[in-house]
Amino acid sequence: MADELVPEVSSLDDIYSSVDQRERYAAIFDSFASKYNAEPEFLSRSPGRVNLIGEHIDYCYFSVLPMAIESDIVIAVRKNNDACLRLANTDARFPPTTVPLSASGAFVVVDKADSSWADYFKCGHLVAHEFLNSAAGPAAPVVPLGMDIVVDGTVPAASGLSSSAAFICAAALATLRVNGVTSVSKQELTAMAIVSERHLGVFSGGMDQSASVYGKPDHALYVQFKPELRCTPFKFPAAQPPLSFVIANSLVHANKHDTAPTNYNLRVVEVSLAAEILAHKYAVVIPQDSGIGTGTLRGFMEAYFAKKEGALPWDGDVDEGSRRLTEMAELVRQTFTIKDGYTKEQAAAALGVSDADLHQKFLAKTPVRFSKLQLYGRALHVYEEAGRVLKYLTTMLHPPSSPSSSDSIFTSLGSLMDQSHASLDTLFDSSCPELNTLCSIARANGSAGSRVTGAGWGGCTVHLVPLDKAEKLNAALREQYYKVRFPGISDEDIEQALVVSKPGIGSLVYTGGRPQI
Ligand code: NG1
Repeated sequence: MADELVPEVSSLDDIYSSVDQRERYAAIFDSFASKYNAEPEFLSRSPGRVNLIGEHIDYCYFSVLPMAIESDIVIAVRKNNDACLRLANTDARFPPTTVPLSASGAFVVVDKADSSWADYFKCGHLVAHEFLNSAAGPAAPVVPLGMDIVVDGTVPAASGLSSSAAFICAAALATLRVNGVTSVSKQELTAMAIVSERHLGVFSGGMDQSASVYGKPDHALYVQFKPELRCTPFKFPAAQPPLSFVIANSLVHANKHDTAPTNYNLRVVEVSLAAEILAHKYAVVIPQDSGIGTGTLRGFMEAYFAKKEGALPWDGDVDEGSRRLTEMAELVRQTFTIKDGYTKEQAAAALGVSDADLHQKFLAKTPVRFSKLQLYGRALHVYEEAGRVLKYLTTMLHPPSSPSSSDSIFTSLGSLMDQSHASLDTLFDSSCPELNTLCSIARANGSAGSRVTGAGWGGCTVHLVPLDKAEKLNAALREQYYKVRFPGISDEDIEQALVVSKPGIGSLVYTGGRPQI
C-alpha cells in the first residue's frame, strides 16, 4: 500500500460536509483559552466508524467493510514546559486530570484497575512514545514533552461506533506532532493505534483504527489485514432510489472493557482455540500471530490449503476466497461435534494437550469467565461472515443489473446484513434484546437489511434503506423503540440516538486556527 501521509488541513470545509462545525471549534478554542490562557497550537482529530458488514472477524484477520463517519474526537493541544499531560474535556462528565511525565523518558502508565476517560489518551501517548523511541534508535529514550490538552467528542461513548479508536488515533497523532513528528504515514499511525487498546486489556482487531485513519468522504473501505494491511476505498453504486444507511443507537451502554472477560476477550480466546483445534485435527502448523499470541482461523485456512492443494495464501481474490471459506465452514461443522459448548477438559482433549497446558496457552493470557467454551458457533460465524463480506463487496462493485424486486441491490445487500445479524445473535451471542427489537422494527418499516454494528451487547445498529424510506424508518424507530423503551425521552436525545452521518475523512491535523463565525 502506498505510504500516504496523514493530512494537515487549514479549513473546516476540508473536514466536514454535513454539519457546520465552526461554532463547535470556536467553543473548543474558548475552552482551551479559559483553561490554559493561551490558544492551542493545532488540533488533531480522528473519526468514529460504522461497520457495514464483517463483525468480529478482524481479529481473525478476515476483511471487513466499515466507513468512517463525520462524528469524531477533536484534541486541541499546546506544548508545556511542566513535564506533564494536563487533560481536560469539554464534557463535564469527564473531570480534568494531570499525568506526570518522567524525566527519564519512562512511558505513562495505564492503570487497568483504576480506569478513567484519560486512559485512552494515555494509550495513544504510550504507542506514540514507543514510535518516537524506535525512530530515535540508539539516542532513545526520548523524553516526551509536556502537553496542555482539551478533548471534545461527538462519537457517543460505548455505542459500537468506535469512540475509543478515534480517541486513541487522535491522541497518538497529537503526541507525535508535539514531539516534532510533523509527517506520519497512515500506515504507521494505524499500526501503532491497533496495538494500543491492549494496554487497556482489550485484544481488539484492526478494523476501527484502519477506518478512522483511512476514512474517505463518500466512500466505504474494504479493509484487508493479510497479506498486509490494505484499505481500499469504494463508492456506493448508483441506485434508484439511492442507498442510505440509518444508524440507530440502542442506548444500551456497551462497555467493552468491563465486560471483556465474558464478552469481547472471551470471543478472542474461543476463536483462537477453535483455530488451534482445527490445526491439530488436520495436522498443520499455524503462525502464532493472534493478539493473544496463538493461531487464528485465517492462519488455519492458509495452512490447510497449503497442505491439501499446495496453494499459496489467499491473496484476496473473491471467488477463491469464497471457495475456501465455504470449505472451512464445512470443516467446522464436522470438527466441532459438541454443538452446545466444550468444557475445559473436552477442549483440552480435542487439542491433544493437558488441562494445564490449555489453561496456560489460552486462559491465562487475559481473564475470562465461561461455563462452556462455544467453539462451534464462534468459528462457524467467523468463516461464514468472512464469506458474506466478499458477497457484499461483489454486490457493491457489480450491482445486479435488474432492479426487479427479487434481485435488486437492496435485496442482495439487505439479506446479507440480516444473515449477519442472525449469526451474531445466535452463533456469536453478541446481540441483545434491544438490538434485536431495533432491527425488527426497522425491517417492518422499510429497512432492506438490519444488523448490529461494532462489538455489540448494546451500542448501535445499522440499517440499509432506500433514501425515500429513511424518514419513515426514523419515525418508526422514534415511536416504537425510543418512546416505548425510554418513556419521557426528549426529542433531542432521540435525534442524537439516530446518528446521521455521511462517510467522512480520516485522521488529520487541523492548523487553521480559531474559525470566524
Ligand atoms: P467497537 O464496536 O468499537 O467496540 C470492536 C473492536 C473491533 C472489532 C469489533 C467487532 C476495538 C477497539 N474494536 O469494535 O476491532 O473487533 O468490535 O467487529 O476493540
